[in-house]
Amino acid sequence: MFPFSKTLFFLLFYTLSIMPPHLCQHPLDPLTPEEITLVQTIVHSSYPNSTHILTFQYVGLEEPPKPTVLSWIRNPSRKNLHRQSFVIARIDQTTHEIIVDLSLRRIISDQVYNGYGYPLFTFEEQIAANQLPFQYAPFLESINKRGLKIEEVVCGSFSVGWFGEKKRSKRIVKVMCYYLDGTINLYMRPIEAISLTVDLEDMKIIGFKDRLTVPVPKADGTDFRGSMQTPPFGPLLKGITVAQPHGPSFSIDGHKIRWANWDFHLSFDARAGPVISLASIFDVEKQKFRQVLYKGFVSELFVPYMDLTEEWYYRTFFDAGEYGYGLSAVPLEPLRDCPENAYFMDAYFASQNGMPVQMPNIFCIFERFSGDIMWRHTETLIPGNVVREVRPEVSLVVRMVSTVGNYDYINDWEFKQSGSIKVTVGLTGLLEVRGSIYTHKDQIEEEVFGTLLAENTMGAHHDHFLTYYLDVDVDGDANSFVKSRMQMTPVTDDKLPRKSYWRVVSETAKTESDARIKLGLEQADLLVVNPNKRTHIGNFIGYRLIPGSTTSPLLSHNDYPQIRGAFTNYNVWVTPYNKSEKWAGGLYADQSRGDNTLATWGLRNRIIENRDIVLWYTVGFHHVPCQEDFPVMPTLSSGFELRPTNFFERNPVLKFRPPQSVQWPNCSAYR
Ligand SMILES: *[C@@H]1O[C@H](CO)[C@@H](O)[C@H](O)[C@H]1NC(C)=O
Ligand SMILES: *[C@@H]1O[C@H](CO)[C@@H](O)[C@H](O)[C@H]1NC(C)=O
Ligand SMILES: *[C@@H]1O[C@H](CO)[C@@H](O)[C@H](O)[C@H]1NC(C)=O
Ligand SMILES: [Cu+2]
Repeated sequence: MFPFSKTLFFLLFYTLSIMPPHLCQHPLDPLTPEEITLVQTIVHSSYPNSTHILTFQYVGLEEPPKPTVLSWIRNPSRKNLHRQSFVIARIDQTTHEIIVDLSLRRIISDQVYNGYGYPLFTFEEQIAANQLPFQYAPFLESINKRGLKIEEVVCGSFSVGWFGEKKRSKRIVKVMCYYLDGTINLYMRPIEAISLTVDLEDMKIIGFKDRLTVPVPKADGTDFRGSMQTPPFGPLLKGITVAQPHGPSFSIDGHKIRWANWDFHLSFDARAGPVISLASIFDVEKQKFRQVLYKGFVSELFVPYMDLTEEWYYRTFFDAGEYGYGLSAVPLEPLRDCPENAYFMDAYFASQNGMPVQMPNIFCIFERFSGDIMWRHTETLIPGNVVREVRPEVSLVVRMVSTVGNYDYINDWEFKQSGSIKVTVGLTGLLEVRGSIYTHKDQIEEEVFGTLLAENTMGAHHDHFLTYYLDVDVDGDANSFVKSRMQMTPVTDDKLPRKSYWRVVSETAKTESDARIKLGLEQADLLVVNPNKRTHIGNFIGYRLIPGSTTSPLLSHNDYPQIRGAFTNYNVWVTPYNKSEKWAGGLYADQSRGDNTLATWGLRNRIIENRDIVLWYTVGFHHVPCQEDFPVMPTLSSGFELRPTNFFERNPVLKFRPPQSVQWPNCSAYR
């Protein structure tokens, strides 16, 4: 949930490297470092830092309107569109929404936001908050009282949520501290029962409480570094690699990626991380590209913990809206995070003072060949003629890893030649654990809100809900959402041998309320169709959402975290496209009150039939920690697939040939 030294690592070790400006800038390209600097200069010229206290909480691209982008795409030879930036700044303790036109070199809109909720935290204010306890006498005394060494203490900042307070709170965070002393895995060594509250504007401690003494779990067995492990070791595999001696089959032009039959744009946003835009697929029969997805990204990531104790109850994080899913991205390690054949891409964000900061190797793009089969058949019925046809699966993966404090989220967007877009999120990294008096399960007779993972180490129950924004444009932007239920139908005709069968009952959603779906209750195909286009034989052209997770929240609807996170009440929502409805948990997630979320927009119950619609899908995990998650958790994955459904006239990869064979010098797979 919070960055420690990673922040410093970006800020100190990656100085800005100026790249040559793109000759032909795509309207959806992320802001370049030069543009970020220009934003800073323009905002400072209106709010000189000699007379104003100004911090940049978010700086991103203000996209041109969708029709403008689409017409630019159709006629890209036209001159570049105006580049604009959307800025959320805190200026003299108020939140401003500023739109800077970089082409006109001036602010074109500047509005003060007076509603509930606050913008993303900056790295710098978290670092400053994390340092405060070290100058705070009562805290030093608490550390001393526990017999701990202050130089082994590390602290992190936690968002505080909202619990029904009527009065608006200031921008505050809770600071929690951890202990190293013999391990690098500080998350397994919480210094429990100390609460520190920090006012981020005044940057000072405004609350302190030391409740009781719970032991700090021991360091033994917590370190996850390979160099710190002692025998016995696990099995050692023989070398394994992926080789593309003739280079990759994709091409990258700025942020545009072409591979096999796919064409899309990949951008970076500090809040959302990877943003896939304008994904279209080449139809070999029609000899043209056809639209699939105008935009897709992680809109919010809601992580409520189920521990009611004083130092834990408020832990109900909105990782994208509070910490920045993109800001929390970490450099990918070649050959470990991504295979040999990966291409790496950098990203930039604006620091608190508006300066561009380079984040190296934030995305990797690679072709995946993992031995899977794209399609096959062996025909054995024909006497004397066994026919076998197999096509190996090769797909293209775009990866980013976001390390939001303790957790690592591996985000994959995988494009398949068959037309599927498969989205996966892998959870790994470290649990948030509570220090505990218990050393054995048999001692526990009270509610402990978790699983005992090691002596004095309680892994707290929690959820992860990732809500994806999917502006699907199936062969054009006017689409409808169709729920095709598979309905058991009794057979009453005695003359028939069967008593039942299932049939498909399709319902087109007219308004938003028709398309709110809790998965797992009924069997249905969820389709986005283009009601204006049909295949030759008359089926509506469509794409299907294949959910990989049907998890839904268990908190009561009147519980404050769930009021804020009400966009998870349904796994699926469909809204009419609206440029300003991007963030499922609201534009201001920190201390939000749930008054401007996907759940409230939908109350208008707008028409969604034959409209430009956005599909929202939530991938959820209820996480009951287990001992295997200690001291570092093996990846747990889930996701979903968008799969063509009567989009093509027939199997689109029927005529796709297997990749060229690779000649290895003097070696053979069979020995
Ligand atoms: C004011 O902003 C400029 C950049 O526009 C920067 O160089 C300078 O250090 C800033 N001064 C303070 C006091 O932050
Ligand atoms: C777009 O969404 C915002 C926020 O929900 C709303 O205020 C605005 O009225 C919407 N615009 C249209 C045209 O529906
Ligand atoms: C490969 O095999 C050929 C013939 O067996 C031999 O002449 C050559 O040196 C080998 N090359 C390598 C790299 O081992
Ligand atoms: Cu978890």
